[in-house]
Amino acid sequence: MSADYFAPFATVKYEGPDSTNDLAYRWYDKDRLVMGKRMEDHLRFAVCMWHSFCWPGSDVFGAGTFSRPWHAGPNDRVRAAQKREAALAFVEKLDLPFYCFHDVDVMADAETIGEFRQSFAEAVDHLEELQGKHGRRLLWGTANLFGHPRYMAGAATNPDPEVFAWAASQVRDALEATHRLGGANYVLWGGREGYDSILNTEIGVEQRNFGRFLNLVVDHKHRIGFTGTILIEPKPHEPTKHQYDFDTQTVYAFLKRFGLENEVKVNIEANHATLSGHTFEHEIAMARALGILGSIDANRGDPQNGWDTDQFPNSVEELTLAMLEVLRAGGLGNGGFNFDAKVRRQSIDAADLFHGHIGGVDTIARALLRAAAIIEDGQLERFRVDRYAGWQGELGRMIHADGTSLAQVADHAVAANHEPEARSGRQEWCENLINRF
Ligand code: XLS
Ligand code: NI
Ligand code: NI
Repeated sequence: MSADYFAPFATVKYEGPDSTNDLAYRWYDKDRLVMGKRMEDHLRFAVCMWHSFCWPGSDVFGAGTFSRPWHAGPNDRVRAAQKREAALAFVEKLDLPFYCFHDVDVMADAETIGEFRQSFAEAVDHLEELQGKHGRRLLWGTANLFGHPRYMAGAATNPDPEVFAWAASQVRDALEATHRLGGANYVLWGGREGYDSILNTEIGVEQRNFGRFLNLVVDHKHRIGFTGTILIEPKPHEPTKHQYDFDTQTVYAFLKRFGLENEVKVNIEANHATLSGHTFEHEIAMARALGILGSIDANRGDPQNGWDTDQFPNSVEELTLAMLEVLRAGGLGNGGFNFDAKVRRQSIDAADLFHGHIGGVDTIARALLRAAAIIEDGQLERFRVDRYAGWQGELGRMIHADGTSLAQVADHAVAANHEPEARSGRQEWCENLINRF
């Protein structure tokens, strides 16, 4: 039985930075108070089903390398159940609060739409039982609208409305399941919502359909009384050349266009941020500025590779900058840090799944401690406030006052008749300060 798969492992505990145990947390001390809040409540870690339990270790050049018991043979009812049991047992062994899934991650393979719904419904019944048994919760659910061949030209942006309708069926069921399982959020990653060639693509039609789909999803959320947050996960490309949900700013413009900016937030993934030519912290800062920061998919890319390598985070320095933005935003609310990350193809042992997650958890926990120390120290925050202090003064208020015209603002400069005083941005001072923590 798959429940035995993790039997040789004890529950992972906090043992402090001097521990010699590879299977212990050195920085993640879930009850430790950081800026008045427990670490567990700041971070709300989740394990994802797809990379850690479904993916067999295959790549475009070769077959799966992992031999987990549920990978031996077709994904039928028995194996899907084993996989679910193993996943929830693993999250409990890590002592992390949450998990995340796509519909197809948790269910047995199915052919017709009727079988698909039946198979998913069975999986959801079992998950409800497993959540109770293992004391774990759902951070978010989602529907896989990109894996099946029917979605090769997109789901909501498919030229064929029959495909749109199939997608609606999957999202209805996945949203209702998320609601029933007490999920904190529901995610929409636009898997193939984009295009490869403009020669066969009508962007205007596809955008309108995409907006319609999201409006229908939000409406359904309210109809069923789901109070979690709907999240869009931006990504600039892969699998399509041009993904419509390019980055946070693009998603915000889309939400505005369809009147959904107060309904939907973003799930920011580190590796997607870097693929779009931004930093991870830029995307979080932008979402904070726009009021749409929802949740985080924690991972990292490879600076030399231009694709979504989904590695576990391991740089405290990089994560500190991201965590500063999360703290400035007042935290993630319903969101959390979901490990949308996979161990490498040669990391074939059960222990490797632990090492990947433990490393990610400790990296993020340590970044949280650093970021909190920087904020509590106050020097950087004071410098940032001082830099913009003019906007609290007379001129700043005049510029924003109702009725102020461009001419009035321009006349201020003419009357003052002097060069604004140049002030250093002190980037190196900022960088040195950060490095002291
Ligand atoms: C793929 C995405 C995906 C979403 C969920 O790049 O990160 O895993 O998080 O559909
Ligand atoms: Ni993701
Ligand atoms: Ni991704």
